[in-house]
Amino acid sequence: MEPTEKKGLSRRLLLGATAGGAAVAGTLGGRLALGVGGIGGITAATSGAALAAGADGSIPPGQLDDYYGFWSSGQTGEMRILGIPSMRELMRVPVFNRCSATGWGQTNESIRIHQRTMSEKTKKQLEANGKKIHDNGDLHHVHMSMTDGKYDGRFLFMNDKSNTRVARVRGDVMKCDAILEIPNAKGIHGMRPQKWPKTNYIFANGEDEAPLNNDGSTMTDVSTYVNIFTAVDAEKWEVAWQVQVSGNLDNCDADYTGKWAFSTSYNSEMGMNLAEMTESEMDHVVIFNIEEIEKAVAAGQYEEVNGCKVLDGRKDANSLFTRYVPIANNPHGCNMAPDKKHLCIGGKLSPTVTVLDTTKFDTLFYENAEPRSVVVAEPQLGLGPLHTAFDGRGNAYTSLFLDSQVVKWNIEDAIRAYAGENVDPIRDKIDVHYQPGHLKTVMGETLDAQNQWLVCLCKFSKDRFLNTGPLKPENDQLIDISGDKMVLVHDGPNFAEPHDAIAVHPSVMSNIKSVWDRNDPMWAETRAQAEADGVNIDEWADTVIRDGNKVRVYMTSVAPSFSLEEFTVKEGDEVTVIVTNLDEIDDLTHGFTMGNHGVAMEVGPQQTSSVTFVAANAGVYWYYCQWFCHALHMEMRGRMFVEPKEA
Ligand code: CUK
Ligand code: CUA
Ligand code: CA
Repeated sequence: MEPTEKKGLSRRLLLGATAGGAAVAGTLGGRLALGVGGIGGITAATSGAALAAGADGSIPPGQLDDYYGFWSSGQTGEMRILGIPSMRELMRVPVFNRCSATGWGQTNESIRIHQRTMSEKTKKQLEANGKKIHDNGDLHHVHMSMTDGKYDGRFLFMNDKSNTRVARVRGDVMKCDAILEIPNAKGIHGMRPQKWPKTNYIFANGEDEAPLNNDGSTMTDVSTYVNIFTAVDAEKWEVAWQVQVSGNLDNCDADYTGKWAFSTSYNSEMGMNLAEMTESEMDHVVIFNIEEIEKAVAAGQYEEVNGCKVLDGRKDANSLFTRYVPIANNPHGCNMAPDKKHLCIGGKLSPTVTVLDTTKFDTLFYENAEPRSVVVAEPQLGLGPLHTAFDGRGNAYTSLFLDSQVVKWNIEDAIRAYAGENVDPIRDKIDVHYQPGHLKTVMGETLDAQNQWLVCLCKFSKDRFLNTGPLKPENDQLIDISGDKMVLVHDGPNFAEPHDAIAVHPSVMSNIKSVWDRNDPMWAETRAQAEADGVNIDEWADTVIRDGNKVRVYMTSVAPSFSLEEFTVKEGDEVTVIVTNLDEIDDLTHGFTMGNHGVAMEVGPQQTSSVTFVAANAGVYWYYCQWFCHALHMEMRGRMFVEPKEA
């Protein structure tokens, strides 16, 4: 591409014109990613709407927030809990990542959860690299389990795009209790729970194309590549079924009848590079017919691949499992409105959001059905529409990545305009800082959607904060949407890289605990080992068991001391330290850190944690409690003596 041509191609032109693949590709790399031009000097919109008292999002010291916010953290691999509207970060819950503070990814309890569903292939791969688990993740989406279209507080679910996994966090203790590596698919991106009648399935999109039998026999024969849509059984935590589709899968959602799930695809072309992936003017949304899929699974009409029941839902198969609705070039967001009817698809390279009427989806399966007949609106909203949120009052809020704006629009008016009436569905626009991705209203993905707050997760913060060097925080902005005009009230800097969040009323979280149950399943296997060793870990324990070159060290902690002040092992021993925190007081967490061994773990009130390591060179090593627990916390320590090998 000629440089002059590049210069002359404005963003509006790029998105408005049906540019050929090569032209788009040439520009995408340098421009689209940042939406170069015009975003520099934008300041917060002063919409003029007066802030109601206390509506600036600030919460006085000692006061609790109105809502829980559950945030994804992208490439950090953890889930975060924030308060809304203060935007205070309350907690980080390690999931796919290794956590220095809590020992997640290092404790035996967490490694067991990681390994439980790991494929033999992955285990071997990891072993060859001297590792037990993948300790990174790319966590884009966090969603809560639902009953009758509303949050039920039982579980939070999340994806790991980088290692093709999904995970579950328990709503009662806010710890991950299950991770699932999904066979056959590659790069789990979009992920949503079934909304109705309850979350029986987690729907998970495989974004990356690969041969179904990915055994190294070909890279060049792209005709063997498939993409896989997976339904995970949310309780049993295993793959329920999978559907092969045409084109890749990006974001997904489910409807409020339990009958449909849907996914956007930006690569209907099955392209292997940018030019190819943006070549077609139209991509599509795949609609999954859950009932028909379940029938076929029950009737045994599937192929078993790597232990999964795989159905063929590709276009050519013309099955009852899927339908394909054409949508303009490279759509992204996929958001079901709480009106139980409308599905909104973000156009990304098209300045439109396409509205589909899900109550018409049955007609797609009629003979000679016109796939676009379910489209009921397609408002032009601005540049780079990605995701859409809802206020439960008929309005939608769409993030405009390239325009660095949020646009508020009315769904019914958009439908009337599409039918030819002269109405403008756009209600308001507000500048955000900068380049928004997901945006969230309070409980906006449920039948309880509220018109109170909108959290807008901006990908760039640029000049909004003191310079932190070349790496800058994201900016999660808080917008008051209670009035006609949107009002920006707060900047919330955040570390890499929240894609998505949900806002949940505390009444949903009524089963959240302050102290662990001694019988929690988290350490059931550790408990079984203790019983086999004749040690009661529910009471004072100070026992060292030698089992060949394996040593198990049992101790308990009561502020400010460990039951064991010292123990002795030999150089090269495989040492497992099991610590039970006998304190029952709220917030009284202890820890266990073994000096110069790279070992540390959290031991919450009434929790048992264990960690295994190899005793290093002979000598004296101090272990200590790293969680400030008492005036004599510094004194909460003891010695491990490592004897020389031949001693
Ligand atoms: S994706 Cu990140 S902005 Cu992974 Cu939900 Cu759209
Ligand atoms: Cu126990 Cu600090
Ligand atoms: Ca495309």
